[in-house]
Amino acid sequence: MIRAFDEHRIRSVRWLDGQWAFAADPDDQGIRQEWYKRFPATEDKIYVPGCWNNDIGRYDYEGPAWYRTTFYLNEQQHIRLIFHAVLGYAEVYLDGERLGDHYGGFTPFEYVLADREAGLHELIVRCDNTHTRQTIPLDRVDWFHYGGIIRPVELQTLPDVYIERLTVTYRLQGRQAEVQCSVRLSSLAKEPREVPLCLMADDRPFHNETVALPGGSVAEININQLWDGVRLWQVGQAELYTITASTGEDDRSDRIGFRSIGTEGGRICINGQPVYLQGVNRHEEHPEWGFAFPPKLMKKDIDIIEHLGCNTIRGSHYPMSPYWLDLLDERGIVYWSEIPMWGFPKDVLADPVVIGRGYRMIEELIDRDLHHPCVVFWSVHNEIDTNTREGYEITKTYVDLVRSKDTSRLVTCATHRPLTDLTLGLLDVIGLNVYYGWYNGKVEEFDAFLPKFHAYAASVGAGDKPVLMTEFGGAGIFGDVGWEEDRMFSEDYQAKIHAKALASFRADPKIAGTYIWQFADIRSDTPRFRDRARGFNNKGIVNEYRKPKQAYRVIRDMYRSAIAREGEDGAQQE
Ligand code: ADA
Repeated sequence: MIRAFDEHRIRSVRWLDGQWAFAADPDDQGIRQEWYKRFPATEDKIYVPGCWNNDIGRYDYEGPAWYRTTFYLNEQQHIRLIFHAVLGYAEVYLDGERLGDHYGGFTPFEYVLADREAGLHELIVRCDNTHTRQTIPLDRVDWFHYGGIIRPVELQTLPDVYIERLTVTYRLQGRQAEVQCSVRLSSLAKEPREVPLCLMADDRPFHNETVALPGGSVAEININQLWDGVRLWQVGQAELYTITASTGEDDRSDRIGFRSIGTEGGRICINGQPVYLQGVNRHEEHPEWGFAFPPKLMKKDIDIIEHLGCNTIRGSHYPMSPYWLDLLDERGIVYWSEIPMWGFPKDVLADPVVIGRGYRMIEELIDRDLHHPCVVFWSVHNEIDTNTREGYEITKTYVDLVRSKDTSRLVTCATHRPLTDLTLGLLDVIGLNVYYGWYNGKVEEFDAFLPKFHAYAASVGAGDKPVLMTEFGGAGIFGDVGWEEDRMFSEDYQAKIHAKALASFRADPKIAGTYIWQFADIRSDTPRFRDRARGFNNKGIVNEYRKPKQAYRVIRDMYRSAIAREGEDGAQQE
């Protein structure tokens, strides 16, 4: 299950999840020995979706590995194979034939194969989570380089004419929406075909037509309509519409929400209303599951985060499961989405391989998530050398790409070079990662830093842009409490950093919102980050099993009393 609703009611869908044969290939022999033609006899099995690094004996294995399963077709059929996420680099072989490859661990890729014979089929996947100076993320990154097929593998059977794509965009004026639907129909038949196409919103038809397709062709159908009185998706109060395209023999649904996004007076505005954002950074990671985070626990993460008083979450630092985004859509939570370009130094930012990989990741991310109303920010990177020409160039390329694909949202990035950043003018919103009280100085220094930053932003022509504190905090080892002394790694000191930092940000009218670093403790990369006690980044306000630390309760009180104050102010104005 990768979505919180049915994408297909008519099209037949199977999940190839479960036990697959598995072999790690540390010497990379597989390709040479053509393993894909006959997978080596192995007793080793692995669960898909999953990460191999949560299994005993494979704790830190990084490198190539092979997966094998079989599936049965009871008659000759057209099939669509979707890999929802395979970490790193993936190559796919079906019945000994190489179907293709994909780079980028967190976005889906697929193969449509016409007329596959009845009988048993063998599917082999080689995946490689080796990290280098050309991978995204890089070889050095402050989370763990898990490996594996982390999200479901889906097998669909397709009719001769199938719905390849359904795209819905809109322009909103008050509660009137100018809706543009585009449906791509694709024919796998040799003969011409005619199909009835019906478009529905929440099962109510709003457009019907018959489409004629020559054999083997593709048809793009565009429909524009004005919808009056649409229900608006609001923060904390979600309204969703399920849009379905159906031909009777095939169907495809997705969910949208109507809302407008903008900025005004240094604030983020949703439907024209300024919203102060209170949030956390969340990794989609769990000690037993790695990045193959189970849907049931996603709901629990959101419950805990909502209980904290949040109306926003930053998806640090990579595209998260579509199921997670569906839940955010349903709860009316604002989401910051980003690709795993983390901590890139200047020398790699000019590498065309790196630039191209990041470019494709952004394209795939936007294509996948375009419909989610929760997505408000597209972030193009985190803590790269934005104080250099190389950093500026790549940011410009990526910002232009985002704007060429989607003008309805805000483009941003998170910088750790607040006073020397060259890219601020390129962005709609500025994200700042600053660690007073932890890496630098005392937490009280935020009070002097903030005006300095605003002066710098104004001097580079970016003084009117909303500023979000995208990271701040410190580590607290779960259970290590003292007597409120300023002792690093204690829960007390961690709580103190957050209390003071949040008070400083709230007092600054130019700060539009805050994202605590971070929601839960995560496994880090210990050889490269030697100060990460237990092998974890311990800056979570809950531990890796989601047990609250003192900071959680302090932040909850502050976030919730801010909501209560805003509620009272709102009531008085009415
Ligand atoms: C950075 C980075 C985070 C994390 C954090 C920390 O700002 O963006 O991923 O590594 O620092 O804990 O130091």
